[in-house]
Amino acid sequence: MNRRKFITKGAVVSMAALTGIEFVFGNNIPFGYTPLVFQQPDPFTLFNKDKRMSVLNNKPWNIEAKAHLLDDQVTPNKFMFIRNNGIIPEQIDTKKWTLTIDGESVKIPITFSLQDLKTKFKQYTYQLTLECGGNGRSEFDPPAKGNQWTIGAVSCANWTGVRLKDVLKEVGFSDDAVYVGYHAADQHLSRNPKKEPISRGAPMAKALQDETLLAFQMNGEDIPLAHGYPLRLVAGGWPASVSGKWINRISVRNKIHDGPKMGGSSYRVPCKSVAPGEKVTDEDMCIIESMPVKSLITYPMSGAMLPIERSLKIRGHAWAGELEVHKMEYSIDFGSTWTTCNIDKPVNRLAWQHFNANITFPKVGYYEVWARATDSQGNSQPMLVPGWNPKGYLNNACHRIAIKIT
Ligand SMILES: Nc1nc2c(c(=O)[nH]1)N[C@H]1C(S)=C(S)[C@@H](COP(=O)(O)O)O[C@H]1N2
Ligand SMILES: [Mo]
Repeated sequence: MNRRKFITKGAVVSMAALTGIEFVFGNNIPFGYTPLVFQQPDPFTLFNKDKRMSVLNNKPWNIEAKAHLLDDQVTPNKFMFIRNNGIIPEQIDTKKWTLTIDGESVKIPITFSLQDLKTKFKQYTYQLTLECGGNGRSEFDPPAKGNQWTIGAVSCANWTGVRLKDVLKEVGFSDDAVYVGYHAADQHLSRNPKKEPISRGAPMAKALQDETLLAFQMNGEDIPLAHGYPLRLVAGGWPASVSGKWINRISVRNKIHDGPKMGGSSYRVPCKSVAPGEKVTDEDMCIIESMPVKSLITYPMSGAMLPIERSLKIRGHAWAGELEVHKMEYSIDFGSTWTTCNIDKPVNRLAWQHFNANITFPKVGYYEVWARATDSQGNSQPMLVPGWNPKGYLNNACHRIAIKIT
């Protein structure tokens, strides 16, 4: 007998309990079918993202841009990558949201409401570059586990908030303060409330910079939920994992913060370079601080075609962690010779800089345009994938686009 399988009575009852309504004809639901009410909505609608963004993972949500989608000088929400380690918090009540400053180096912890933060401290707006430490991971060989980011895990938005340093000074901290560590409201994938998905931070020197913000606005509006509503730490130029989303506590530590994803191979690279695939012990791993110099050609899109009599206008952005980009060049001969591009000054420290150039091609055929930035200390982007590391961080190889001249 050929019988279709249907879900059990028990499953129908528990579904009804989950949704709060009866599943009429529930016994007819075929085995293996997920009722629409339990299906995840598409992430583009859910997070207001452009449909051309690439979804790398849905548990947790990880979504990246493509180079040509990052053409805006200030990244709008629809093109901003999402990197989550856990489950996005739900049902946020901003009236009840608080931020507590505590830790070994704080005598009397203080708890602020959002209203306190917004009214007691001066507000600042900066454009801040946030790049995931793992951006470019997909190119490492041997491959590194984790989200296979290509080039789209970077953004530069306008962030508005109060300076972390103003809040820390109001609370007061002792001379033995070494590091700040954030704690946030997202849930661990196991849904175990005792486990935090991620709790990272920064040394005091970074925490006390003018541009390190406790932000409540992105691009002039409330921060979108996926990006840390209602309160996020923003520490531009460092791996974006330092910029805790949905934060409700900051601990001023008398030692290097030891929350989840501070140790082992998380956001750490070998202190001295190693051979690809080599095992590295914990003691030989160092925490990533400032991100390396990097750039992206955001116009035209790779694969563009152009008649020989026209010149090609290229443009894009370049950034260099804590440093400034001092030189931008392009090559159309696979890196043999380089020509200088125009590059703007950053609008503020830690904002990406815009470059452009006008390129003419000698004859009809296939070309690649390679872009290379150099920072204020003379470090240039490598032409190929740089130092291998166990988790595939810090790939700042030159970006390249294909061009056909007809
Ligand atoms: N609370 C919390 N903060 C977090 C994360 C997270 O999973 N939970 N991910 C971090 C990582 S690894 C990155 S790259 C950035 C991504 O920020 P975005 O999703 O706003 O682009 O957020 C960081 N802050
Ligand atoms: Mo990240």
